Amino acid sequence: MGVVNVTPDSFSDGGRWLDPGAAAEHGRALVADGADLLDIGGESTRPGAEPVPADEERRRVVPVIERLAGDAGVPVSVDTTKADVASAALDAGAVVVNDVSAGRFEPRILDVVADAGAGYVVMHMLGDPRTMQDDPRYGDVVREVGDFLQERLTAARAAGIDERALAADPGIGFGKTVRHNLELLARLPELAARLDAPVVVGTSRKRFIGAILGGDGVELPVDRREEGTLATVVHALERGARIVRVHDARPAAQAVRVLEALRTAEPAA
Ligand code: HH2
Repeated sequence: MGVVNVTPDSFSDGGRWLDPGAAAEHGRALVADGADLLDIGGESTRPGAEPVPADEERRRVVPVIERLAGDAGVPVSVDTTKADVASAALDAGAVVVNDVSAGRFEPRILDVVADAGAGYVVMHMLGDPRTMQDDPRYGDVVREVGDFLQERLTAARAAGIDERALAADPGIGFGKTVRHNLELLARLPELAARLDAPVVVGTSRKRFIGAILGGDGVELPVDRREEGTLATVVHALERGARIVRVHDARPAAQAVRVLEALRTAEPAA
């Protein structure tokens, strides 16, 4: 899943693809690099981000989706928590809604997705982006994130979303310390085994990678986290993730192809 952020303030690429033509061109470049799905977002969810009004978010994403849907050669998803934005995006040709609130912010989004027969990604986040990094705590992070995702998948099914249209994401960096993120990734097989849905993982360029690779309390900057990201991509794909959400599609797509070649070379059990 290649990321196209049509925002002024996203943590890794804010402001780069604000023009719809430039954003669409970036989407096509991600596909040329091997992305199988494009995720278009008009609101940053980085820690501390302020919400964007629905009208503004729609104004950002719809022209980009119109340019890419049906033309980019891959399905398009919209990264939104808002029912009206999801509706406009689906009308414009998106076929998946990637909802980092898992329907908690605007429950009506579940009906919008169900009515359109679209795909739906539920993600775990502790609270909301403004406060999620204020001292996040869990008893057992894997169990609690798994409980939450199961509950939200059940809510999505109850709203009429097709079983085969669902995917679940532990929400790396969304109300989690470095330790929580590492534990979720290390115990991904346990989480994946619990969920009756394909698992999505989004680690791309996130802060925990900068923290691991930095030194003396200084994080490695966002633009130098690609190699660390690739390690997490390979790790996640080897441990049950079916979709990885990345800003740079080429290394991830090449890793997928090499992993597939290795899998077919494995002796049968
Ligand atoms: N991460 C971000 C946004 N959306 N969706 C899913 N399903 N999983 C994720 O891990 C995820 C997500 C944050 O990354 P980005 O979109 O690059 O940043 P920003 O929120 O600042 O736009």
